Amino acid sequence: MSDTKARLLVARKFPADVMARALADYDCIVNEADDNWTGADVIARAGDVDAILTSARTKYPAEVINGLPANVRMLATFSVGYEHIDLEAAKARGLVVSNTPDVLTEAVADVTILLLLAASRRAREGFEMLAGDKWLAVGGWKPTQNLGTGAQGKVLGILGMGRIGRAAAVRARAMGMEIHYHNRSRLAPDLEQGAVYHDTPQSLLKVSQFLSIHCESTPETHHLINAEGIALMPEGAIVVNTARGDIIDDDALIAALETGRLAAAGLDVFNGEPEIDKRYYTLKNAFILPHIGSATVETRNAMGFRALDNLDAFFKGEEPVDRLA
Ligand code: 8YV
Repeated sequence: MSDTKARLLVARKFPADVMARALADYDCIVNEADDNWTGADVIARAGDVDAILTSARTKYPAEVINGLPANVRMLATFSVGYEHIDLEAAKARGLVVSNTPDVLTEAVADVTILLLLAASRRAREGFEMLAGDKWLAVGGWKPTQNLGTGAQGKVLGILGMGRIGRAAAVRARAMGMEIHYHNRSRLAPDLEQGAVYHDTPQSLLKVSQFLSIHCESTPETHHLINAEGIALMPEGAIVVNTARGDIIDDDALIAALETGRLAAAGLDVFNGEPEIDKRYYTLKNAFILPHIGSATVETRNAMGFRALDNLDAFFKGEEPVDRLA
């Protein structure tokens, strides 16, 4: 780093160790309130900075990118997902963009299994049964109480076999599941590890007793899991989503959960989060979490350090390792 520190707009309060490094290496303007800045909020504060460290909560469509003052030369997002940034607009404006892949793979794969088991073993109903002595009232344990679906020997369909999909597959294989997947392109055998490739999402849905979503949010994957897709799935299948909410059509999923066409869903991400479809609040076979896939101390620190590594490289005149634009 040069003697004069670059100026950085820090759009959230990131974990303490990340903030300490940012404050040591950059002249920072920090979002002390840690609220969700809009694009306009960022533009209003970016008049004097060289770069922005953002979360995925702020959206950067073309009008925001083009509204950023010319002094802003880099945008580093504290996320692997980058659907909140218009990369074409960034390229056209000469704004360098980076993300934080790799470092959250294992944490998100862990939450995938948490959701898969919680949904299939009816953890929400079990948990709620204990409150207010309801379990006591029904006489406690029964041979047929709260029976779920076993994972052993079942087909897990993985939609999007990138880093996180493959890490989820490793865990599911250890549980005795048979892995099938769809991906834009077929993986090499060393990455496939015996998983069965399907060249269309529809072909995968037909065999998926469990389905775990790991693809990116793009116009092509928007509402990919809709009424037609669900109709292809085996009766009583289970859907898990740790990727992005908009890949699922909530109306279709909720209808299938209400009728039992799908046995359960485990969801960490939602359309329009944090203002999610309120029907999920009371749907007993939906096990829901507030987007905690990457929420471990180790992972959030690693994400912050990775974002700062990219910024450091840029200001040293090097290529940021995770450059997207
Ligand atoms: C983050 C994520 O929690 O990295 C991603 O793409 O979805 C999560 O790990 C969130 O996006 C924070 O910016």
